Amino acid sequence: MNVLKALMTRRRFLQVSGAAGVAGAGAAKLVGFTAATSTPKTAGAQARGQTRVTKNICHQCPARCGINVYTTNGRVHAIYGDPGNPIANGKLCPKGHLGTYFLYDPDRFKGPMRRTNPRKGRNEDPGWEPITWEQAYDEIAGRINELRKNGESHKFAHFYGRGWGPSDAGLYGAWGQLIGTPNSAIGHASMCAEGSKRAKAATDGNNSYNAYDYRNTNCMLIFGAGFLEAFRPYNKIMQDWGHMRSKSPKTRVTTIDVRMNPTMAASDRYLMTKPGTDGAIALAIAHLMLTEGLWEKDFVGDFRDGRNRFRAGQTVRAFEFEEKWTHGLVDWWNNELKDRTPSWAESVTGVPAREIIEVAREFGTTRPAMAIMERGPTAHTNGVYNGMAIHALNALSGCMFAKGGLFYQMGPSYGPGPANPADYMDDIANEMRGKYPRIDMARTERWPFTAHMMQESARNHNAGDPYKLKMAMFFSTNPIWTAPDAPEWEKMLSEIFVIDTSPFPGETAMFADIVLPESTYLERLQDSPTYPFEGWPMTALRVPAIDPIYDTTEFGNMMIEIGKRIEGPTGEYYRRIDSVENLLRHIARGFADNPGDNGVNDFESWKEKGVWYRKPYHWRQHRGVFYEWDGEGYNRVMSEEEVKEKLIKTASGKFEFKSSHLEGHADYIQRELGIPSARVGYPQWVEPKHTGGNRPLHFVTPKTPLTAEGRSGNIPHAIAIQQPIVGGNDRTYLEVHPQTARDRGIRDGDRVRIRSDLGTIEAYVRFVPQHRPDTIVLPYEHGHWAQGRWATGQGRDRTPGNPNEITANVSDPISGLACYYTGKVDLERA
Ligand SMILES: Nc1nc2c(c(=O)[nH]1)N[C@H]1C(S)=C(S)[C@@H](COP(=O)(O)OP(=O)(O)OC[C@H]3O[C@@H](n4cnc5c(=O)[nH]c(N)nc54)[C@H](O)[C@@H]3O)O[C@H]1N2
Ligand SMILES: Nc1nc2c(c(=O)[nH]1)N[C@H]1C(S)=C(S)[C@@H](COP(=O)(O)OP(=O)(O)OC[C@H]3O[C@@H](n4cnc5c(=O)[nH]c(N)nc54)[C@H](O)[C@@H]3O)O[C@H]1N2
Ligand code: SF4
Ligand SMILES: [Mo]
Repeated sequence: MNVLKALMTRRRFLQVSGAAGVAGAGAAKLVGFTAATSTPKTAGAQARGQTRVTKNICHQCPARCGINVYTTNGRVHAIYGDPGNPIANGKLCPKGHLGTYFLYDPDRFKGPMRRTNPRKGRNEDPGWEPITWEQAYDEIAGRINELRKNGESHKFAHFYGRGWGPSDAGLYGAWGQLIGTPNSAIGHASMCAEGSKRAKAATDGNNSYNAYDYRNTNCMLIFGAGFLEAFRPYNKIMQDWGHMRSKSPKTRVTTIDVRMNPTMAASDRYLMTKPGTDGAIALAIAHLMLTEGLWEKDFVGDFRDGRNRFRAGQTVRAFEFEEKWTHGLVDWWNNELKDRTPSWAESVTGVPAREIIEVAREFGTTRPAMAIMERGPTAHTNGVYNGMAIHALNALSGCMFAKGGLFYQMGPSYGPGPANPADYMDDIANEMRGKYPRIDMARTERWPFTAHMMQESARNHNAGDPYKLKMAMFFSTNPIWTAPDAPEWEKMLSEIFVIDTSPFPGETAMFADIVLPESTYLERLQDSPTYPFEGWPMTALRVPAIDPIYDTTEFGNMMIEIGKRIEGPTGEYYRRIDSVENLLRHIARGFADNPGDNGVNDFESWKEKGVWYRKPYHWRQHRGVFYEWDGEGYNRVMSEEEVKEKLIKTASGKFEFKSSHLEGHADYIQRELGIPSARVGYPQWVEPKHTGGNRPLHFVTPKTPLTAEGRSGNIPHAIAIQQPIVGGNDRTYLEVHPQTARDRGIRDGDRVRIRSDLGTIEAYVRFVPQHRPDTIVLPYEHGHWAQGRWATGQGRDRTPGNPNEITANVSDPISGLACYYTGKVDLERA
C-alpha cells in the first residue's frame, strides 16, 4: 500500500469509529476530525497562491444556479453567482454561498464502508469498516448477478431524489432494461410536486412543470407556492420580483395560502384559505370571469352573437358559443361552474366573497395575467382537481404560450450516448421485461396515472405485496426521514441489503450495508439540463473545483463500475459507456450543430463556460394565433395540427375544460373519489379528505428560504441566517396562533406535543398571530436523528421531532402526490 493510500485508510478508519456515534450516543465524537480536510492529494494538486475559478451549479435546491467556484492552494474558499449563467446572472440566494460547508462538512464519509453490525436500528452502531471501491463494486455486482441467475432481478431497486441529468439519474433506464428490473428507478416525484404536473397533463396535455415569463406579467395569483421562499428557480425569481414590483405597471400579486409566509407578506392582496380548498377559490374566480365577460375571447372564443349568457345558476346552450383554443367550456359551465359563485366559495373556504370578487376582477381585467401553484393546493386528496381549477384560469386569461404567460421547457441539443442498451439485452433481460410490477405499483391499475409512487414502496415491501425486495440502492433520497409515515422505511431497510450513496451520514446511511459516498457537487463532473425556466433550452455542467478531498466519486461512475461487473452483454454495455466523462463527451457532440449563444460547441467549451443555452423560445401565442420562430422572428403561423403536436398535447389539441386524460380512467376516479364517471373530466370542487378524523388543527410543514431540501440540516448557518423566523441555530419552532395556544394553556416558548393518528412529536412554540387559528406550522428542516452533528442537535433535546413520523401515508389518487398537508392533529403542553 502506498503512503497516500495508507494515510487515507487510517483517516477513514478514525472517521468510522466516530461515525457510529451519529446513530448512537450523539455525534460529538466526530469533533476530532474537523481538521481532516486538506489531504495530501489536494495540497499537491495546485500551485501555491494561485486562485482558480471553475464553473459549477449550486446543489442546494432545484434552481440550478450557475456558480463560479474560487479555489486557492487547493482549498475552495468562495462561491459566487456566475454572471454568464442566465439563471444566476452573477447572483445567488443565501444558500448558494454555503456550499463550502457541504464540501468541508466534518461528518462526511471519507470512503466506501461496509457494515459489520448485522442488527439495524436508530440506536445500533453500524460498525463501519473501510473497504476499497473494488471490494464494494464486486460485492454489489456479485449480489446482482446472483439475483439475475435466480430470476429475481426485480428484487433489486434503485431509489432516487434529486436527479440532475443523463450522467446520473439518466443512467437508470438502461440499467432497468439490462439488469431486468422494473424498479430502476423509483423517483421521489410523488413525494415532491407531481400534483401540479398532473393537473397540467389533465388540461393542456403536458405532464410537466411550466416555464414562466414573470417579467412581462402584470398580474399574478400564487396558490400555495413559496414564490419568495421555494418556487423554482428561486434566485432568478428574486431578481424578477424586483423587476415585477418596480416596473410600470407594477405586477399585481395575490397570494393564496393557509398561513402568513414571506410571499404573502410581500403581496398586494392575500386570501387566507382553509387547507385543501384552493379549488373552490379558483372556480369562483372562473365563475366571475365568465359572468362578467372577463375571459380572453381571442383564446377561448365567444358567444356567436357576442352577447354574454353566463349567469349564475343558469345553463347555456352549447351551440351558442364558439370555442377557439379551449374545449368543453359550456359543458364545464353547465355541469360545475354555474353554481360556483363567490359566496358559495366563501362557505367552503372561509374567505369573504367580497375579497374573492376583487381578486377575480383584477385578474380578469389585467393582461397578461397568470396563476401559479405548487404543493399547497396539490398535497391534498383533491390535489389534481384543485390544480386543474387553478390552471384553467391560465386558459381563461389567454396567457398560455403568450408574452407574460406560461410555456413548457425545451430540452438541450444532446448527442447520442456511447452505446444503445437495446443492443446488449441478454436472455434474462428479455425474459424479465414486463414480468413483474414495480414494488411501488406505479404504472399499474392501482395507480394508473403515476410514474412513481416512492412512498408506497416500504408499505408494499413490508406487506410482501406484490413481493419483497432484497436489495436497494439510494441516490440523493432519504425517504426514511422525508416520506410520510417514515418509520415504515426503517422496517423495510432492516430487512434488505441497502446501499447508500450520500456523502453524509444521513438516516438511510445508518441502515445501509454498504456506503458508497458520492463526491460533493464541488468535486464532481455532472451535467444538468435546466428545470423548467424560461422555456428556451439550457444545460449546465458541474466541473470539479478540486480533486475529491476524500476517497469518493460520482454516482454515475458507481453505476457504470457496478454495471461493468454484471455478467454477459450488460458488462459489455457499461464498458462501452466507460465513465461519466466519456458519456458527457459523447452527448456534448450534439452542440457542434447547435452552438450555444455563448459559443459553447463542444465538451471543452462547455467546461469553460459552464453552460450551453440557445434563445429564444420557439413558439408564441398572440391574440389567439400561434406563431413559430423562423430564425428571425415569430413569423410562421402554426396550424392546429402543429399546435397539438408541439404545444397543447391533449386529445382535442385544445386546452381541455373537459379532460380526456381523466376520462380515460373514469371508473378508477369514480371509485377512488366518488365522482360520477360522466363528470370526472371537469375542473371541479372535490371535498378534501383530511386524515386525523375529528382532530381540530391542520398541520402544515412547508419549506423556508434557507431549507436546502434534506441537505441543510447539518448546516447551522442555514438556520442561523433566519433566526428571527424559525428559531435557534439548530432548531425550528412550531408556529401557533396565540389564541389557539392560550385555549390549551400553552405560552410562547413552551414545549408542546403534536398528536396525530400515527403518534406524537414534540416541539417548542412560537406565537404567530398572522396565521390561521386552525392551522399550525412547523417549517420543514429539522427533526433528524442522523445526518451529522448539528442536524442531530449535539445531544440537546432533539426538538422538533420529524413531522413525517406523524404524517399519514395518503396520496391523491390521480397524481399520486403524498398528501403532506392534509393531516389534522391535536396540540397539548408537553
Ligand atoms: N428554499 C427551498 N426551496 C426549494 C426547496 C427547498 O428545500 N428549499 N425544494 C424544492 C422542491 S423539491 C420543491 S418540490 C419546491 C416546492 O415548493 P412549494 O410548493 O412552494 O413549497 P412548500 O413549502 O412545500 O409549499 C408551499 C406553500 O403551500 C402552503 N400550503 C399548505 N397547504 C395549503 C393549501 O391547502 N392551500 C394553499 N393555498 N397553500 C397551502 C404552505 O403554507 C406553503 O407556504 O420547492 C423547491 N425549492
Ligand atoms: N414534512 C415534509 N416532508 C417533505 C417535504 C415538506 O415540505 N414537508 N418536502 C417533500 C419534497 S418537495 C421532497 S422533493 C422530498 C425530498 O426528499 P428526498 O427525496 O428524501 O430528498 P432529500 O431530503 O433532499 O434527501 C437528500 C439525501 O441525499 C443526500 N445527499 C445530499 N447531498 C448529496 C449528494 O451530493 N449526493 C448524493 N448521492 N446524496 C446526497 C442527503 O444526505 C440525503 O440523505 O421531501 C418531501 N418531504
Ligand atoms: S436558488 Fe437554489 S440553486 Fe440558486 S443559489 Fe439558491 S439554493 Fe442555490
Ligand atoms: Mo420537491
